[in-house]
Amino acid sequence: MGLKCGIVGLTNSGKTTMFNCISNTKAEVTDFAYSTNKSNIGVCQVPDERLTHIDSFIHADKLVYANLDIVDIPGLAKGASTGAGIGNSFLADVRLCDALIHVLRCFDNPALPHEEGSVDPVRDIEIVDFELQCKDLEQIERKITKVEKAAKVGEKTAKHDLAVLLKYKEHLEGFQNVRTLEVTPDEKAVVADMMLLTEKPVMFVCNVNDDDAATGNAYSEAVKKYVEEHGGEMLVIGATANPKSPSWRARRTARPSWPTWA
Ligand SMILES: Nc1nc2c(ncn2[C@@H]2O[C@H](COP(=O)(O)OP(=O)(O)OP(=O)(O)O)[C@@H](O)[C@H]2O)c(=O)[nH]1
Ligand SMILES: [Mg+2]
Repeated sequence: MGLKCGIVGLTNSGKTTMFNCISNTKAEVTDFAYSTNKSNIGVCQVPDERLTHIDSFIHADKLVYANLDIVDIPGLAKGASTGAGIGNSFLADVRLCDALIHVLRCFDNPALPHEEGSVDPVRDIEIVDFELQCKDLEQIERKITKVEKAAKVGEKTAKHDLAVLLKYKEHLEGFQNVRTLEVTPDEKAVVADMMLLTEKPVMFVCNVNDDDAATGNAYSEAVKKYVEEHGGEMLVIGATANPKSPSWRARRTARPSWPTWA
């Protein structure tokens, strides 16, 4: 089974624009906030030089690359966990993903005001993380209630599970993502069936203007600093970049392994 990757981020950060770049689908992109109101699903091929190399010897009829399923999730808003924006009901789609791409608005465009009033990708990381943490906390608390009942009737593993769940709860209440909590495989097994959102590996994608695509800009530098301090992976792209422009070619040369730029 192929891997599934969810694209998350605030509204108008360029999620659908990037989704269209890397998948075989052409979903609607507009200047309106929350233009995506249900998840778009696409597939992208993962180029693999090894396959091409093998083919140079055996000349197969057809080369079949590995596929990555991409899910473009509607934009999150500050307060989504309490119903702001279009809420967070679509987070069920995120739950089924193996990894997340968090698209960050790192471009200025006076014609497209940022919902929070200014461009600040580090603040945006914290807004989205907070909403995902709230959702995880909600789930952990629900499970704690269940396990407490089981502990009362003397179920064997309930006491251990409760201690583990309280550890996760404390971590989330400290505004931390589950992926940064140090746990043993045994403790991890207690929450394995919950598919917690902040446990998933994440890559931050700084969406910059075409001219900054090869070099990055002050916004992507701020994200770089954040990633150095907090951990994670990041990538700088210009999702609207014109393939004919010199900066697009520079970026392509710099990152030859990035999946199909259709
Ligand atoms: N200037 C500039 N505009 C961009 C860039 N990326 C996206 N946009 C524009 O931003 C607007 C919103 O892009 P979308 O891809 O629909 O944003 P989204 O994150 O999917 O938005 P929602 O679906 O509402 O969450 C469109 O007008 C895009 O053309 C970029 O790198 N530079
Ligand atoms: Mg969209």
